[in-house]
Amino acid sequence: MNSTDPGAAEAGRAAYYERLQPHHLAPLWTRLKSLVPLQPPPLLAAHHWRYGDIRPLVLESAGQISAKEAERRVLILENPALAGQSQITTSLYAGLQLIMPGEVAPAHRHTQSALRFVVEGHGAYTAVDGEKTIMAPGDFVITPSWTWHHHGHEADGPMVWLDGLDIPMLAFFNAGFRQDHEHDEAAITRPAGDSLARYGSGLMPVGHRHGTLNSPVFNYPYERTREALFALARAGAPDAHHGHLMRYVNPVDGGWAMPTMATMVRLLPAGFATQAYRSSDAMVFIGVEGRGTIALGDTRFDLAPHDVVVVPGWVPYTLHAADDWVLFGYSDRVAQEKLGFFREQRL
Ligand code: GTQ
Repeated sequence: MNSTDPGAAEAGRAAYYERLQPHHLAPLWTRLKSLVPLQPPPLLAAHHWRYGDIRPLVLESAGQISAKEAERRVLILENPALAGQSQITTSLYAGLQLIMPGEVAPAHRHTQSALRFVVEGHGAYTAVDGEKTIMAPGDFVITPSWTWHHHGHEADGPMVWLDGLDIPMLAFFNAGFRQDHEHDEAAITRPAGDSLARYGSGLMPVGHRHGTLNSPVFNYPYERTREALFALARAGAPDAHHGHLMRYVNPVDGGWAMPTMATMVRLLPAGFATQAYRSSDAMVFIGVEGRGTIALGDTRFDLAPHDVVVVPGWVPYTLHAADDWVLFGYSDRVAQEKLGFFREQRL
């Protein structure tokens, strides 16, 4: 059917495409370049949530609903380019969870994994798989897939933490399962601090056999993290693109602490500015202490402690520390690495 009239050829194709539709067929050649793009298209917005602006709204939620009724009293941080989709990136979720003294967020489990990064308050605990851990600001806490967990608060004042979950990733696979516990609080079977003593002190029980998908350490206390970061800064120069960047590690196999979410923390000494860097994982950052700037193109985000910023993947960014600046971050890098397509570029 080699028509020499381009108009007739076009009409012939259009008619052909229409005849494909009832058979649920589609021509690849009209879509190939968007299906297999030269580089990731800009699906995400870069965005800055100032904790000072949103904190009153987070605290106000306590007057709107109890932790028990809400099950999890959380304000979701939605990427402005993905409004209504409960996503901060195409693969990850973020939210700020509030618990008040005397409350319990009831026990459940789900196939989605969660990380907690503690923002403010003291004395609240999370219980994971039979062990409680009291949380303090800057602590990084893991809730592995399909482990029973509940949260409670037996001290004073509001407690807020950042929740990071792989909810969109599980939704992509359509592999989400949940189960509610018959009691608000799941049984506590081990003393607080047990995991850290067994696995988080450079020691491990001899003969220990453990699946290595998640670290057996489920609270990485900020006290220790901070000590390590500042010791590194005293010992040598920061990496030109990253500063003193560390990842949370699974002590069993040396891999990332969690299978779907990569978690990292860095210290940038006061005045230090990084060279531009980009990677194929979108990053969620939260300021821990000190102030600094994240710059992407013409956009500059001046971060105060507890501010959250999302940086889309493959967009070059620089970091500039005003003070000694500690920054926590998480992304889907670990999943991209395992699946073999993670990319990064130092510019
Ligand atoms: O703490 O279990 O932000 O199940 C979203 C879903 C927190 C949790 C969230 C959850 C949780």
